[in-house]
Amino acid sequence: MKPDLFEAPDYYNLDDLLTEEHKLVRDAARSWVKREVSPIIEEYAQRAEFPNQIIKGLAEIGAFGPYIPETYGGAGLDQISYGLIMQEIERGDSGVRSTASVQSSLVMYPIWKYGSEEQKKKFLPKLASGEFMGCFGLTEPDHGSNPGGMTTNFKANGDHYILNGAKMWISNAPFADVAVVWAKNEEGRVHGLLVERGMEGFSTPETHNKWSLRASATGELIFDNVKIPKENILPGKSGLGAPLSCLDSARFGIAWGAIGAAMDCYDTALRYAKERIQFDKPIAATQLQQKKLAEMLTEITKAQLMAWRLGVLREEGKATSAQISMAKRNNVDMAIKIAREARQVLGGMGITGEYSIMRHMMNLESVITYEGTHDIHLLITGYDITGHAAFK
Ligand code: TGC
Ligand code: FAD
Repeated sequence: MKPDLFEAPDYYNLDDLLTEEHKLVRDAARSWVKREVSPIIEEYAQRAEFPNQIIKGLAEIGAFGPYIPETYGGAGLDQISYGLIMQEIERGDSGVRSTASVQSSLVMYPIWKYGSEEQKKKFLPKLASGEFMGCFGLTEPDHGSNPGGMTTNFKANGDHYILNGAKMWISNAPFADVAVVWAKNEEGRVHGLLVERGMEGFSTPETHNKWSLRASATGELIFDNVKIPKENILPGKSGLGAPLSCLDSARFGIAWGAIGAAMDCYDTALRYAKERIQFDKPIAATQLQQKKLAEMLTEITKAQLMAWRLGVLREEGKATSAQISMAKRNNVDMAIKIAREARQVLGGMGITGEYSIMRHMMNLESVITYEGTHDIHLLITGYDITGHAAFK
């Protein structure tokens, strides 16, 4: 793979809106990605393997629980810092960002928000340092966009619960030490349970043959009469709103992360267009390639503004779920379109692993589907503006 010469586009001087702390956090994550992710990621993606050795570094840049308070081992940062970290990591690879998103927003967040004090003390510091890795089980083979239909269930039995069912498409599942699993009780009410590796009847087979997110480990969660101690239920919230509120946090991170992938594709295409000579001049001097590059930068700039404003609203506690949906949908769609255009700027070279673009493009096919599909986010906006839920 080519050396990482990435320079971030900032056409509207958005750095002026960031604090010194934001810039420090962002720059630390950027240098770490250049040093530890870029040189190895293509090889791991080609081999369809998660690079375990980066876990420690992810913890050190604050990617595990950026906004979780320091008393629980988190980085105690604000929402824009969280977004910037996700942007920088996804600039390297969406699969690596997935690992960080799941650990932070889908495992640490529910334990912090809905867990007991004992659960917080037991799990959060170890998750923040990367000593423990976590995963989040909501999707099932027959319930993806409609998680409310889930059939995974548990019933009380003395001092423990008995859990049965299966989850599918679970990021980090093959190596997770703890799974936050959403299941229905005997009354059909959704609860979160902490399922730990080693519990009898719990297995996590890996999902193979993915053309996308190849450097991220995906798997199933299978529960065959698993005995869960009663203290492993999340006591703070029940109902579908509990897992969906975790998705708000992860979707916010993805709205920023997708900008990273788009910036990397744009920067690669711009550099290539200036160097590649055809018909005795750089292809960057042709109107058709300039149209592609100018439109890419325009879309990136719009997405940056949207993400920044959403970060401010979220920090103020004012961002709605529907606003987060709009940003996730728009920014991932923007990134996937830019990846496709950027690939063409590189001609044949664009399909090789010498450059990051094709890997980003394939990764984004997962990002546009998980955490709510492109269609579902449109329907969430439709519901918000009309009051009619067309997904039902
Ligand atoms: P609905 O009846 O609308 O809502 C049920 C309850 O939930 C509340 N609610 C929310 N609460 C917090 N945040 C949100 N975003 C919320 N959306 C809804 C709602 O107020 C209600 O509360 P209550 O108290 O009245 O009961 O639910 P529905 O079943 O009709 O479904 C709505 C729909 C379709 C929008 C929702 O199910 C949905 O978002 N579906 C998409 C599923 C999804 O995103 N799955 C993601 C799985 S995790 C994943 O993909 C991780 S990938 C990670 C990585 O690798 O990076
Ligand atoms: P379906 O829900 O079957 O949708 C199929 C198609 O139908 C889509 O185009 C969808 O938009 C459309 N559709 C569905 N309902 C409607 C409707 N009402 N109106 C119009 N169109 C509709 N899940 C987890 O719980 N944890 C994870 O860590 C996790 N990681 C993932 C990692 C990867 C790599 C992938 C690919 C997925 C992951 N997921 C995870 C699952 C992901 O959230 C689901 O794939 C996603 O929610 C869509 O569900 P589905 O694949 O079952 O598609």
